[in-house]
Amino acid sequence: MDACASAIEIREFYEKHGYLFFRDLIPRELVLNARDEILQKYAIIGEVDDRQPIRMGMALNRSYREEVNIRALRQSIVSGYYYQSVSRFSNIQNIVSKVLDYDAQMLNYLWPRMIPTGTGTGLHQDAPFFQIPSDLLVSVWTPLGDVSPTEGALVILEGSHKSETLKHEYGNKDADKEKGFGWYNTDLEETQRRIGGQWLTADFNADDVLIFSQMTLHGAFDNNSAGKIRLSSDSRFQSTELPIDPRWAADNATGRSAKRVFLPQSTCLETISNPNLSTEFHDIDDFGKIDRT
Ligand SMILES: O=C(O)CCC(=O)C(=O)O
Repeated sequence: MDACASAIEIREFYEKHGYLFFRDLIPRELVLNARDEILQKYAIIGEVDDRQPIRMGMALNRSYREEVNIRALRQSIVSGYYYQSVSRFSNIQNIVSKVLDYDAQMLNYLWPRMIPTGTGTGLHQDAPFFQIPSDLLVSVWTPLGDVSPTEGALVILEGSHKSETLKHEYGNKDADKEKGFGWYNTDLEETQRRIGGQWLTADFNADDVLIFSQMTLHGAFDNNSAGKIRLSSDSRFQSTELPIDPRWAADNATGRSAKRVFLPQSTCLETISNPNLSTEFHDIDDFGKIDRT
């Protein structure tokens, strides 16, 4: 899609397909600076190899995260100058404003994702996690580096935002009220047979942006690279007309729980495929240390 398209064209495409995809939307060097900034912090906890250019994002099979305050680490990552500049880049906000037909504002809470080899993200819609009317909230996926399908690119099921089956089985649920709420499915073919539509992905570049609706089914391929971390970011935007939920809006917004920190692990220390989000969220104690009790 062309970033200069009119608001009507943008909205029509989004409403029909459930997503928008833009090439060259953010200056590539800005995105790569954000990549370096985040990877440096992962090098501090031993998970990224800084004996070679940090930008390569090569994982080390070690981690000191059990020893540090990961609440403070996360805060340092999400408040980084370049990461904030990418997330708040005006082109994104302008397009989302066209989608929503109102001025858009980004939720302060951000989801930087360091995905190690062997891990992906199961298929899900975002709506159950927010409980904000799905036409007033938009998800944005930004690769922080080039990401091919083999390296864990995002996949979306075109048109799935209109599926009544999906809404009934997943999208209309409240993740906080359902016990053990997880992915909708992890099998692309089975899901496609059930819901219909076309799976879409791309060779993403470090200046691309994918925007999609709360009801669009999506996930990410396993990272099958030879040790390269897949780095990307999820952000969300809503209309400025809508009161903002403090869990997502405050400067130190904590997301769904102050006792759980979203800080995906960039090294695959166990052979797991992240079935219950255990590599993404950590329970913490008062001092920000991982609480395993
Ligand atoms: O990057 C991923 O692995 C998943 C991203 C996602 O689920 C989202 O942006 O909502």
